[in-house]
Amino acid sequence: MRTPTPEDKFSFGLWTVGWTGTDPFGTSTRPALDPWEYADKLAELGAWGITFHDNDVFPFDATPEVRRDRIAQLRDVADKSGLTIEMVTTNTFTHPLFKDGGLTANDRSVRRFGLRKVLDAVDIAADCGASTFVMWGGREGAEYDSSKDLYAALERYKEGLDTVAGYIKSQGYDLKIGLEPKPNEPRGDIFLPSIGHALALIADLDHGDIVGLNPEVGHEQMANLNYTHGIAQALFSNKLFHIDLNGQKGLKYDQDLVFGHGDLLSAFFTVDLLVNGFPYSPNAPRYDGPVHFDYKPSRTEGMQGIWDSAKANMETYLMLADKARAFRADPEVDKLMKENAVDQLAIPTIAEGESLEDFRSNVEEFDADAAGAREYRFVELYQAALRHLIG
Ligand code: 3MF
Ligand code: MG
Ligand code: MG
Ligand code: MG
Repeated sequence: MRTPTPEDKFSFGLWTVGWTGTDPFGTSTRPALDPWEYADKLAELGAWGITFHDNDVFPFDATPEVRRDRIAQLRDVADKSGLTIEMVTTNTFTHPLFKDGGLTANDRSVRRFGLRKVLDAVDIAADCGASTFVMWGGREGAEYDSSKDLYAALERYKEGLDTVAGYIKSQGYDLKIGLEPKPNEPRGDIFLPSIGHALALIADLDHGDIVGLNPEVGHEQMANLNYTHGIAQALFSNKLFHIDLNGQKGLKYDQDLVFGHGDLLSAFFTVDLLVNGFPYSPNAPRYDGPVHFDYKPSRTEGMQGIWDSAKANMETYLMLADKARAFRADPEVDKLMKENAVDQLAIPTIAEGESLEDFRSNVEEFDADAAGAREYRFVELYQAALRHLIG
């Protein structure tokens, strides 16, 4: 296994390796370090970037001086160890005040506080030279349908996002917003539950041009959706701004396992899309952003386990990238792709210059029964992928 290099653009949230193991049923199983200690160690392991919530670096009630000092100290360590602070985000979920949401709380005074906190974090992001500002609205939602005017909730979500995006533009910050969909947890139902829901709201924004997505593997899988299909659609809309890679085993609580420790075949095709793009659509958008991991070292692990698991994310990604490249370069795979017309889907159904009238009247020879009898060997093609993966 080769060691990760900055060219791999691996990046980690400070809250990932920094998670001390507190869950709804138990207290911490590991001590908390200062954020720069995690950063230093991540650099040593070959990471290129780090990301954080405002309150991963300074406490909720920190004075302006403490905020400034803590951010300066982190930036200093990042500079010295050659780490890029590529993304910054806001914690609008831990403090009890956010129990009914930040941007969509029924209580207007909470919304005014929440929006100011987000704008403050935007300034931090710009100061740190981040390129993405993620917004995960974990508390934007409800347990009870009677508790929300759902139309107003979406209006307030739009108001909040447009305010943040408008502010970024007015300041001339080189920042894009990445919305992070999630179906549930911590709320019973979270607004913007999937990539598709988020894309739809972005299309309704006034400043949607700088708003895109930060989809997380586990979040889509918690909604029983296909992550690779989801990021493909985000790419289709030129909206894949950032990614949260991790592992999830089906429909359960948000597991945040190491990337590949959930659905491995799905992870293989995710990496295939990230490194190979859409092979038969050469002009399609490609993702070239950070390879960001949002996982948690399991509660059973000690300090060694933190670093074992951080390395495991990168190792898995690199192994899958090698295998995905070999898969696409395999002549047998290429033959199967072509025999099964995978390459043909890129050809427009109506020819260029062909009028709708011509299309409907110049009906070519077509044997419906023969088309119905045609066999595809999609199973063999998938098995070829499996051979590359574990053969
Ligand atoms: C929760 C998450 C979040 C987001 C983060 C923004 C705490 O399930 O995934 O992590 O990723 O808030 O990036
Ligand atoms: Mg998550
Ligand atoms: Mg998760
Ligand atoms: Mg996430």
